[in-house]
Amino acid sequence: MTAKRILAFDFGAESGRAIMGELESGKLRLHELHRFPTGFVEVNGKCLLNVLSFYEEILAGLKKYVREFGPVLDSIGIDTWGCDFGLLDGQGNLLAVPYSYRDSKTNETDKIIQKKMGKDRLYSETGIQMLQINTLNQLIALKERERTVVDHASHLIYLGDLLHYFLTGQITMSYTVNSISQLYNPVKQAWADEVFEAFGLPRRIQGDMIYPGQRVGMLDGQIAAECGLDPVPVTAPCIHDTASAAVAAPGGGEGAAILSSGTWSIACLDLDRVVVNEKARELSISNSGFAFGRNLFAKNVMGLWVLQCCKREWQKKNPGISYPEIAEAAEKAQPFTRWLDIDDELFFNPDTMCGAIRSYFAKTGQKPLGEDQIAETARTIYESLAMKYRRNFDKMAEAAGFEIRELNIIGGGCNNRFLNQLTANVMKVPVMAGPGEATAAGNIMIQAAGLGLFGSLDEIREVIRNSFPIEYFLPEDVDVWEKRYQFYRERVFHG
Ligand code: LFR
Repeated sequence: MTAKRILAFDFGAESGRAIMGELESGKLRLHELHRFPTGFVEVNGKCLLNVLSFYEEILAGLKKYVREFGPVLDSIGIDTWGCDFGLLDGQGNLLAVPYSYRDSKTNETDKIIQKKMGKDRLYSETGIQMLQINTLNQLIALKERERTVVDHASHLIYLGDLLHYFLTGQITMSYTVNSISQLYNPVKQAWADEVFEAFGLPRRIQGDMIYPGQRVGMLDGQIAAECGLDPVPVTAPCIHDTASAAVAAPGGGEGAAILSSGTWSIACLDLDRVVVNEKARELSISNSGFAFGRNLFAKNVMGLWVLQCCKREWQKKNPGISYPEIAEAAEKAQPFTRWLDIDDELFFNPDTMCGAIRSYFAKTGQKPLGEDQIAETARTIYESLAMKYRRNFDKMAEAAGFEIRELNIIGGGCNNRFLNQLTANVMKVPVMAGPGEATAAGNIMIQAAGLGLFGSLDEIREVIRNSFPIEYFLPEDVDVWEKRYQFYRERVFHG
């Protein structure tokens, strides 16, 4: 086959990237063209998304593509984090600057949910993990605080769809992002009307969904001309980044669990069915829409966010400090001196993460750590992450009747060899790490499927296996880790 060139824009919580994938002779080669910040902007105490700067960065990425590769491009597609959205009026105008899910507006929505619907009923209707970042929580908060915006809204548009809309003029509703909104019923495969009713949300914002691989439209002619591109289609990948990443998990399939490791760590099982049962409800596990009609049974862990925030604070005194240096220092620190429940709400969006960790130690009667004890703090974060992975995977496997024989860690976090090893030790299964660029790769492969190049996940994963180096980590010191895990179960997770 002649080489196909497909451009992915991958929006992660720390940065966004334009990555071109060249598909030729059963191999995928990635070229990073452009990188830009995506963090939220604080205005009048609100955490907002700078969506117009995202649009400008996309144009900058397109121009860089043309400069390097010329005017011919086969497809463009965007993936982003989930949950965040804009609201459009009947003329397609954005009614307000979209919020970031880290904004504190949702702090009290838990109580409203409990009062108006009850968490158990909400879980039965949606099969989604209770998280204050969910689209439902954000809509409830908007309705309470900024009612006119909701009253005037004709369309709910997720971040990735909004960016596609800027590029094509087409208003779409991503199936993969919508599936994790808590507005969708995965068993009925339809909007969760009971949820709209319980919270008084307007049904007119429900749109027709666009599925992975479907065409959004053509890149707007004026944009194409400005960037120097020939006409090019915009194709929906799995717009939800976690689903995009799981597409490119080479070990995915029977017996292989997937951990998408980044700002959030998402524990996933790739299933051919939706699981909404008692055990899934107890641990609050999500049924997250995936590609080729499959379901990602998934659970969010606070992830590397805690470390990312600490790093920003450590950088004030150690400007050059990098993730590899932090991991190296942690590796040399004494093991198991302290513990954290990495999902504690103290860590969601504190003014200072090092301070939040100190508060956690104080509330659990542990000795404090100084701001400069980077190695010890990082070690405790890594150990706590690995413990939480084990705990979630154990429960998820039980709820889904899945036997985990191997774990595939993908995404930027899989470059952390130390954390990979700890995870293998406590999970007691081999860990295969890679690719780090799973999200962009998965985005590109689903666009390629939309162009008719692939017909199944198996075909896609074979190309991924042939294209990226994968590293293996075998469990070590399993008895020591098992003992410590039992401590966590009793003292930290309480079950
Ligand atoms: C990962 C992710 C998760 C989602 C969280 C917030 O980047 O998309 O899947 O739960 O971000 O949207």
